[in-house]
Order: sequence, then C-alpha cells, then structure tokens
Amino acid sequence: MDRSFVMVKPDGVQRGLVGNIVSRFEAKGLKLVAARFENLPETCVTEQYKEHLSKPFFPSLKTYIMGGPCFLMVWEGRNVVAIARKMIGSTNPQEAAPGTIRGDFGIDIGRNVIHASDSPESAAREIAIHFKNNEVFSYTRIDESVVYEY
Ligand code: D4T
Repeated sequence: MDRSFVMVKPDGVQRGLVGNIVSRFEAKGLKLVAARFENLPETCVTEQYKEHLSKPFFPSLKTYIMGGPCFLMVWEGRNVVAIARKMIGSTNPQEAAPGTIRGDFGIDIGRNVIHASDSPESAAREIAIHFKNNEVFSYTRIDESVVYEY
C-alpha cells in the first residue's frame, strides 16, 4: 500500500485542529500507521524543506515550523499521496478550495496549517526523516474490504 507523510504545523496544533484533521483522513478511508508530537529540530526542518533553503521565505518558514510542536503522521492507502494533497488544498490558503483543510482553516501562506508529501518519492524521503521503521505500524482496518473495490 502507498504511504504519505502528513504533518499538522504548529498553528494547526495551537488552534486545536489535530482532531478534525485526523478525522477527515480516517473518514476518507485512509489508515493512520504512525503519529507523534515533536518540536522539530533544525536539522529535520532543513532536511524536510531542503529544496527551499535558498528561498527568501525560508528563514520565516523555519521560525514558524520550529515555533511549537508539530503533529507528525504517516497515512497509508491506495494512491494516498495524491489524495492527501487534494485534501489539504493549494499551498496558499486563499487559493485553496472550500472543503480542503487549507481552504477551510487558513488565510496566510506562511500559516497554512498542514503539510503533505507532494510525490511518492518525497513521501519515502520524508517518512525516513521523521520515523524509524519500528515506529510505523501494520494493522488491518476492519472496513478495508468495503472501502476498496477489489
Ligand atoms: P508544504 O511543503 O508545507 O506542504 O507546502 P507545499 O508543498 O504546499 O508548498 P511549498 O513546498 O511550495 O512550500 C513549502 C512551505 O513554505 C511556505 N511558503 C511557501 C511560504 O511561506 N511562502 C511562499 O511564498 C511559499 C511558496 C508554505 C509552505
């Protein structure tokens, strides 16, 4: 099954949105296979956002992400990477469609509530940054036989 790395950013945690966000992914039929809170160390933030290191917004992005605990998750499901990106919406919450997480909960691009991997390759890289193999769990959700068309 496919996996994606999804992270509620500090603004989402501080606004009490973790439960709502987890509920949306669970109700979609996706399976939560790893989760924990963490104050991300600088090394993880620079590794996570390495393609943005030279961008003008990187210093404020780093301060924001390190400004409080993040809620880190791995979600599993068929085509989960593309599904999660659709569920979180466009990077700029003002352009994100209503019904998406950023569209429903955000206003500024620098406070866009949530991250989700943008490709299967990014997902594998990001999961390896944040989780050890034994922190990602394997179990069966009892609704899998009705969520998927076999
Ligand atoms: P993340 O990686 O956080 O899920 O965001 P996206 O994948 O949707 O968007 P991104 O990589 O282009 O941007 C990473 C992160 O930087 C912030 N950002 C971005 C910002 O503060 N100002 C900007 O102009 C841009 C482009 C928001 C998300």
